[in-house]
Amino acid sequence: MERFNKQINVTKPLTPNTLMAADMITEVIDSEWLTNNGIKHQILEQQLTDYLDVENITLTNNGTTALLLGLKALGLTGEVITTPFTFPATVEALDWNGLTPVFCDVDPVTYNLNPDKIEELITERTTAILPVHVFGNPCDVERIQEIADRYRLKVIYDGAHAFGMEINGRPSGQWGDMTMFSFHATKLFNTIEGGGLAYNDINLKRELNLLKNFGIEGPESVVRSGLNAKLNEIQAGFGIEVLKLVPEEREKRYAVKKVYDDILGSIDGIRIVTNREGLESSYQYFAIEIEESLFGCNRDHLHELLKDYNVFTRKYFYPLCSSFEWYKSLESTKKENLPVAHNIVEKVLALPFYGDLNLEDVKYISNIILYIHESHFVGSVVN
Ligand code: T4K
Repeated sequence: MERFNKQINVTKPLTPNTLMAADMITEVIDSEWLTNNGIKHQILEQQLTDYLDVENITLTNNGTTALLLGLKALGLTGEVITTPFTFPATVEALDWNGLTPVFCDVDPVTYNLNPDKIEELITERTTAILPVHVFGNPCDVERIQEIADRYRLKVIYDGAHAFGMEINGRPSGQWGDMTMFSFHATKLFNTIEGGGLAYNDINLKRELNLLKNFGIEGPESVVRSGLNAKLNEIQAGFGIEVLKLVPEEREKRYAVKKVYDDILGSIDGIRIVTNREGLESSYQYFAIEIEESLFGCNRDHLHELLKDYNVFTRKYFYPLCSSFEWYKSLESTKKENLPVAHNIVEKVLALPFYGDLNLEDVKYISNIILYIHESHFVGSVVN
């Protein structure tokens, strides 16, 4: 099979029409108000509150600062139970708050925190649970909440991949005490860099607004040790334009997923991890799991072979966060405590997934994977 004549990446940012973007930038420059809770920031905050159907949103300059501030605003101390299968930012936000991560194994189907494993990790020092809706697969929110209520723990979701997703009939941002969203360029909805926190308790609004603006209450009053985590006007304006495109983008991604499902769903040794029937996710990623004995080669080999066709997949989220050098002394990082996470992290592959991906190209990528599978069994040379 021939290689693509252009590089196909795992994702491509959703961007506004360039003329619209130029008009927006001109408007911001002419307004002479470039950041610090400007008008576009206020409009986007309200639009996202409505779109995500949540009580409150606080915007930030990226998802990581949102999580940093969220953990701080909740006043957490000691240990926080979280997942090893996530992007480094999740646990880095704990570190920067002086909190100790306690790694809990994941569910083999959703790859999310396994609620059956949480309780045994709770100690006197535990103050919260930090689950991640990884790849936009919804966590078992009801069971997590039930455990949190029983032990009086806070729940703060890393919803970096969970934009616009519903869980058990409720918007993702309504679950737990808080949900962090990432609006990075690679996300379904983006402000180039950006993020936000959704929460039900209005009292947190003042706290978060202080924390994201150096703790400044007024011209002569600083009442918290805060950060600069403000979203500027050009990025907020960019977000206002991108938000208009999100419904169509989701439809296009649905069509891409259907093509992948049809072809990859019947290949031995491939399990589709995201957007499965009965497990509606956010259409942020399309991930598959490779079982070497049935597929014919392992995930790493497939990842390499696809590069020869100009298809650049990603081994999200390899390595596990529990494997980071600086956590070595923690009991919860031991391999025997995280058998499922250690197994899946060797098998998962995120495939190119974005609305602009031509359906013929999706078919072709799927057929390359089918060809690689078949070649390994008939013994022909693939590379
Ligand atoms: N929690 C979770 C679970 C997360 O996944 C993330 C971020 C966070 C927290 C933190 O949120 P933020 O602070 O980032 O808001 C990317 C993103 O930078 C990161 O936001 C994201 N998760 C992560 C999963 O993906 P990399 O290191 O994979 O990015 P990079 O530069 O390799 O780009 C990925 C692909 O996107 C490439 O194939 C090229 C393409 N791309 C990228 C950019 C930036 C484009 O086509 N255009 C672009 O402008 O981390």
